[in-house]
Amino acid sequence: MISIIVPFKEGPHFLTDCLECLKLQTYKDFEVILVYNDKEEDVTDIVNNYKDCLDIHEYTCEKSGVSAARNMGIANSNGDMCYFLDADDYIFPDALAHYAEAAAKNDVDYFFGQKTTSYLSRTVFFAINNDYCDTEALNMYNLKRKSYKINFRAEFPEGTDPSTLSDEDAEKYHKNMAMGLLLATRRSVKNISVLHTLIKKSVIEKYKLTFDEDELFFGDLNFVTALLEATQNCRYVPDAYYVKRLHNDPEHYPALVQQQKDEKQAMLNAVYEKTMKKLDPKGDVAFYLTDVYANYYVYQYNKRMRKNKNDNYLGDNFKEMHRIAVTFPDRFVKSLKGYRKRSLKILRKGNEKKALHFINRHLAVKKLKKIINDPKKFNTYLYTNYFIKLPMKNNYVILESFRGKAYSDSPKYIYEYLAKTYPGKYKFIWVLDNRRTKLPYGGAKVKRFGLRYAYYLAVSKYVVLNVRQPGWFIKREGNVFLDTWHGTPLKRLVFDQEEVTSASPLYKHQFFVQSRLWDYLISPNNFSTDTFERAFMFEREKIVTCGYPRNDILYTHNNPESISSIKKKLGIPEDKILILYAPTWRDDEYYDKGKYKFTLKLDLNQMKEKLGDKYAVVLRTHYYIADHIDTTGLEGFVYNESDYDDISELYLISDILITDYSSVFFDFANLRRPMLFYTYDLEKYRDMLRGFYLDIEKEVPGPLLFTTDEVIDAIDNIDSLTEKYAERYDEFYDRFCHIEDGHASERICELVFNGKQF
Ligand code: C2G
Repeated sequence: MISIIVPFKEGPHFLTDCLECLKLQTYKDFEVILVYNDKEEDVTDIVNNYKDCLDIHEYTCEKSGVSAARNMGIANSNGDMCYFLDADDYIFPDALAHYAEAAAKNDVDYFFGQKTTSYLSRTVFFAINNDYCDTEALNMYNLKRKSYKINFRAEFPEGTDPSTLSDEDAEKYHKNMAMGLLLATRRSVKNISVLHTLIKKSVIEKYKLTFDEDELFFGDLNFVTALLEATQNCRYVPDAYYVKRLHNDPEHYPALVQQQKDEKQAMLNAVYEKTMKKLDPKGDVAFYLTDVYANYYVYQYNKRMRKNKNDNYLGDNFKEMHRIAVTFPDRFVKSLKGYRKRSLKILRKGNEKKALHFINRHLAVKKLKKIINDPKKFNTYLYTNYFIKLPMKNNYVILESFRGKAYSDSPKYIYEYLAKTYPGKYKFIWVLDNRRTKLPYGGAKVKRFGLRYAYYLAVSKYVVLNVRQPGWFIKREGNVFLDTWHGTPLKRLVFDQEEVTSASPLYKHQFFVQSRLWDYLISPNNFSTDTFERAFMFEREKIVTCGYPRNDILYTHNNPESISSIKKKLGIPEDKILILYAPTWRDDEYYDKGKYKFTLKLDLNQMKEKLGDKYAVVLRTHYYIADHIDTTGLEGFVYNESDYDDISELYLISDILITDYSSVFFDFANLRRPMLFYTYDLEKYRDMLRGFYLDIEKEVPGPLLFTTDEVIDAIDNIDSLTEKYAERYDEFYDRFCHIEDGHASERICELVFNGKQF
């Protein structure tokens, strides 16, 4: 029997995923030793839920730290093998089966296999990867099937199949893999871990293997190196994946590696020294442990010395690193070459000044190479080092909508209000990809990340954006930052999002840091105010619940003349009933960052056939969509306005809206015109990709439709549907459009630019 040792500290959602993955194991002969240590949440209900199907034994460890918890787990295990799994990770359904099969065939001391990393929960990981991991899906999400390349000793090239080797070579192969996978291929000493290792309990007892309880961090080092030193009678098991979950919310649930503690550096040094003392200084284990420890200095520590001048990485800690480096085994020192050799030589001499000089020069050359080859980086460099020091221009307002993609959204209406109301008072700078865009009240146009952009972003007092600013933006004293955001949320946002399926795992943290620089955040209604406060962890006092400037036009221009003039401008016939189809993007369908695919599921040919006489369709894909929808043959029925700047004008001319999960319906509701929801992938979108704030089935003011036939039918019966949804529409309007009255731009501008409360 296998004893699975799972220490738990925090994160009930992690634990649920972990127990679920154990429940789904195809191999069943195991017990779960769940050890609570420094437990922060009550998980009784979760664990009880799994007691029917899993043999769970719970223990509470009084001593802090994962090491003590694991030791307690071993001590209380009843199996003849121990397997280490952390409560925030999960394994593939057949992982234990692969190990058990290997164990049945080979009487060896331990088994190990590949780990991969992901920031996705188990359900989403497997849903997105079609229940297993095909390589394409993994690549798409940057989830590498092999998270660590085994380049330890070139004797066996990658992909070697040990069954094709002689017995002697196969033995060597597994030993090499153990040294490589468990120790040497780690880029940093901090990543050495016992996870996903299945070890005979008799081996743990025979060699008295324990985790170092005195160390809150890096407790695995002692265990793994002692195991490797004691025995390399082991097997590498391919296809037994372990998913190490990256924490996407370090603000709430930092992983051990994400915890920033000043003493961590000293702890690492102490653990390395202590571990080395137990190893044969001439042996392979000492050699490769030193190798990864040295890597840590060369590739991480060294850089931090520069970034964090005067702190943690200089002075005593540097001296400590130097003292340890002097003791590096001779065999290791002799093996050094190139950059690592130069860097470590300075450390071994103990000259902090020289070490700083060395890293400064190295990084400066690296940066210079980047700057020379990349104009964007060159401009950013000028921004940070030069433009930001120029005097601030108190009347400059820089505006950007959807990262420069359009002259639109709330920034457009803020600009128009200010320019109209205070002619000549402000100089406006619009960030626009399309330089031919006409600005009705004039102003400079700059390309995002261009030289002039870098300059204006640095000197403008006012910054008005509807998404986030670049990570390198520096908030200057006197800067006024207004973020308008871009929609009442249906889809869960940032900290309310358990999964971040489309962005970097650091998304939540980055969002947190970037949004701290906003002085004002516009909210269109009380619901959004509550949501932004929670989901952005944002100060309520800075949220201005004033309605959306972009919706003013829906009140001020909702008249036949304005509608007719927009239609004329777009060449859309005035005698047709217009249906606007404006779907959102799908997190899991993309080519590249910010470039999403869109497959049109609505059969426009069928719609033309059935509705062509009376209706026309305005097609509008989300600004993230890179695909251009082919509408050949649909001329006169479909008008593709995906590139048109301002969707608010499209709302104004449309009689019916079809959308899915896009926030567009909250805005369109201001017109009180009928809307339909073409939600062909509802379950996946709601349950896997995003999660919603509203019960879409009960709260949106229109029917959910799943086929083109249903859409056509709904349009044919739009009057009776309007009647059917009238009450719900009223409730919806009162809840989400209660502030809108055509004066939101005035309210926000007077507050931000003139300090007038409304
Ligand atoms: N939009 C558009 N055309 C579409 C869809 C959206 O022009 N076909 C614009 C609308 O102004 C909409 C905004 O982009 O309000 C945001 O689009 P969503 O589909 O809601 O998606 P997203 O960009 O993920 O923003 O709080 C809002 C959320 O952040 C959603």
